[in-house]
Amino acid sequence: MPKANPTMPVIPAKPADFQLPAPGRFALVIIDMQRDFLEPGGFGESLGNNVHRLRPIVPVLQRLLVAFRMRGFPVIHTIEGHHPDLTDCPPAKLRRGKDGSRIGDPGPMGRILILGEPGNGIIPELAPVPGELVLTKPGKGAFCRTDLESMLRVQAITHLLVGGVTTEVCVQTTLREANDRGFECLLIEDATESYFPEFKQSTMDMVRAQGGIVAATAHSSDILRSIGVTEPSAGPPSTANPAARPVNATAAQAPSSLHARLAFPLGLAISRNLFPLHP
Ligand code: C5J
Repeated sequence: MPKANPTMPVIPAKPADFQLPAPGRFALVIIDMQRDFLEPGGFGESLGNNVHRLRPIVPVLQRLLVAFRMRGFPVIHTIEGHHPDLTDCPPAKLRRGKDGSRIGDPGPMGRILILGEPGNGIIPELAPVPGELVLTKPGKGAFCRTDLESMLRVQAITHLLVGGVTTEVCVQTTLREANDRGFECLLIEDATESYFPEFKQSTMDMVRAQGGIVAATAHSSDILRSIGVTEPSAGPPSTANPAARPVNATAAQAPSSLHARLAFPLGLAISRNLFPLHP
């Protein structure tokens, strides 16, 4: 049972309310909100999915991002992608998909699921700003062959509020990895989506069953209210926002003074973990 912290808010959640730790000890984690998953011609569509199903969570994540930035709370973005030579892509993953639209094949947004390609970047609406961690990962889970755990430990971050896509794949895998490493996890119900509504529902049910065996779940409005940000003032950023540019894994970012206090030391992390079994 996590310790109560009378100075910090408690977020109404299922199966039990979620006690926030001190500011700086919890982070918003946005999983894989990339063009590859949300736009036609990317990895998601190459696997036969209707990518438009994921769109409704974009304004929800925008509101959360605005709120976390206003409060100066840490934000982490992840990107699923592989190096151009595919040495970090296990053969089993590479084989999936159809001839001509597999990982590394050319598509309308560049090579599919390859770091640095236009289609691999985070959608402009959720573009990271300087000081936010952008973590590239070769797997579904954000802890697999990345430095995420040590980065969190260095920052003494203990609680993760997680959204993004897709609920039952990269989001759920990351939650389970985080839970096994002792992080307290909250899945944001309306900030995550799947190509399959029934899989999203099953994931919600699975993670919060048995007393929250993997995570608790909460609605974004309860999170915003708990951190003292009312929804209307936390609207999406205007398109004039200079931060609203697509960001991909090759875009270097320098921490700004605004975010320097809670900025991750590396700002942008690119994991280069060769897959030893690749031919
Ligand atoms: C998938 C992800 N679905 N981000 N990736 O392959 O969930």
